[in-house]
Parts: sequence; C-alpha cells; structure tokens
Amino acid sequence: MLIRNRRGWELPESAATPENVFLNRRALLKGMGLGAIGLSALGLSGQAQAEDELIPTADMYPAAPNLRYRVERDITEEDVNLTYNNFYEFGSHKRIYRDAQDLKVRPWTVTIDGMVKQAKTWDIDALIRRLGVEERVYRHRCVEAWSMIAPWSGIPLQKLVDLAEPTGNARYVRFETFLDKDVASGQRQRWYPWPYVEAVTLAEARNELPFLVTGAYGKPLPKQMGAPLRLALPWKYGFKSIKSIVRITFTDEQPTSFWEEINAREYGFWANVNPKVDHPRWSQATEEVLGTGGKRVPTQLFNGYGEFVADLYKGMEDQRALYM
Ligand SMILES: Nc1nc2c(c(=O)[nH]1)N[C@H]1C(S)=C(S)[C@@H](COP(=O)(O)O)O[C@H]1N2
Ligand SMILES: [Mo]
Repeated sequence: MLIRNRRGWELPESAATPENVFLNRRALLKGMGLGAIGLSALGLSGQAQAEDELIPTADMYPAAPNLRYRVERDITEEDVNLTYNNFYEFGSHKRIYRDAQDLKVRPWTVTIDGMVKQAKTWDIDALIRRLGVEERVYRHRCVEAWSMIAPWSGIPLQKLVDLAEPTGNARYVRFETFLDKDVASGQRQRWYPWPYVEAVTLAEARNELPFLVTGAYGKPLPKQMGAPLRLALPWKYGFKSIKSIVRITFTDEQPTSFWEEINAREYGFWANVNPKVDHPRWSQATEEVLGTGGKRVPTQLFNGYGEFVADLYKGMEDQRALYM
C-alpha cells in the first residue's frame, strides 16, 4: 500500500484538492448561503463548539498522530465532511448539520454496564482523560456507496474493553445513542426503533481497529459527526459507526441493531464491506468519493482493512451474511 506522509487538512485548501473541486465546493457553500465565511464562524465546527460550550478536554487536540493508520488518498475536506452527514436523529437527509447544533454535548455521561466487573457511569471528559486520545486517518464507506476519509481523534476501543473488565460470559458489545425527542426531531418519528443501537462481537471489539472517536480534524468532535463520542469501524458499512453514545453494554446475546430492526434483509449484523456482495437494491462494486466532484473508485474488500480484520472471520468467509 502506497502511503503519503502529508496530511491533507494541513495544506491550504487550494493545494489539498484539485482546483475544480475547490471551486465546486465554493459554489456549494454559496448555494447554501454560507459563502466564504467558513463553517467555524457559524459555530458548526468542533473549534467553535469548544468555545461556546465548555469542553474540558479541548486542550487534548490536536492529538499525536498514530502513523500505523494512514490512507493513501487525500483526506476529505473538512467543510465537505461537516455538511454531508447521516444522523437520522436530526432528519433522514444529508444536511442535518444546522439542526444537530441543538444537541447539548456537555455535561455528558457514558454508562458502561452489563457483563463487566463493575458497572460505572463516566463523565465523558473523565473517561477521555483517563484513556487518552491519538489521531488516526480512516476510510469511511457508507452502505449507500459514498465514501470519505477522516482524520479522527479518539480512543482505541480495546482500551475501553480493558477498563470495563468484561466477565467470561460476555460475547457482544452493544452501543446506544442518546434519546431526547425534544432536541432530535427525527426521534419524534415513531416508526423508527429509537434509540439507535449498534453492536460488535467482543472479539471484534478487541481488534486494534475499532476507534471511539472524540475529535476530528484536530479539534473536539463536531455535533453533526456524533459528538461527544462515536464509533469508527472502518472495515464495516458506515451505519455500524454509531454516533453520540450514552451507553456501552457487554452482553451474551447478539443485540439487534437499529437498521437490522428496520430491515434485516438489507442491513445485517456484520455489515463488512465487500464489493462483490451487492445491496439488494444497488451495486457495492464502486463508491463515490465525497468532495471529488463525483469521482468513483472501486470498493475494496473490508474497505481495504483486510490485513487487520480478516482473521476475525476465518472459516466464515463464504457466508453472504458477513457482508450484509
Ligand atoms: N446515532 C446515529 N449514528 C449514526 C447514524 C445515525 O443516523 N444515527 N448514521 C450512520 C451512517 S449511515 C453513517 S454513513 C455515518 C455517517 O457519519 P458522518 O456523518 O460523520 O459521515 O454515521 C452512522 N452513525
Ligand atoms: Mo451510512
């Protein structure tokens, strides 16, 4: 794998992207009434958030990069990433970034419970400080066949598993998003099975890749990206990367995830990326790379992370269910 050393978001934006993309983005922002003001001025970036809602761990960013996790393609421009999101709590479309600003992310607690030595509710900043953060650049592949590359800051999930000390019978780790329909208009739509739930096996959770994200682009995590704590599982379809987590539960029963509950035929438990296993309604062979003016690239098995995760699925490789 060819790896470039420079980090795209550190370059002037005109250098980091082809000129046409740069111009397209400007046109897009202008169309949205943002012009050249920039998202931070509007309070939409993690930086501005840190200023108006006190984030006691804001001093931990930018975190030291962990160079084991890099990507050979350019990082998706921050403004593109901040204005194209999936977060159904705030609407079933991509432009939820304004509405998501209503989410209060401090104070915030995360409960770790279930089959663990001792259940505990953590203040988010005490947890972040205790476990420490590093920066990793990861690919993200949405099941809808678009992708992006983000410089996340956060905590390897392994570290949280060690902290939790699961008991011998624990087999799965279940994650749950906040529930507050006064703030999240999407949660007033009662045909969805709120709260959003996701899960991985304990073996997957102990792999080195799962990352509990607390920051992006060298700053505390913006709300639309799932502040103050979201998961990144870069070899799985994006819906597994659950946002704004309030509870992490160790269990011996396989949890049913949000999308599985809605449509198990289209969205399964495993959801490992595989270009050869199509979604029932569209091909997964290629993906549109956000911020590149509609450019498509071939999708890779396990989203290119096979060297890290293929061992987890030894003997199951032929099962279609692994890729749905
Ligand atoms: N709680 C919650 N988490 C969520 C979602 C959601 O709607 N609600 N959408 C998922 C999907 S489908 C994707 S592709 C990613 C999008 O992350 P991004 O907006 O940071 O790109 O978040 C995932 N996590
Ligand atoms: Mo997604």
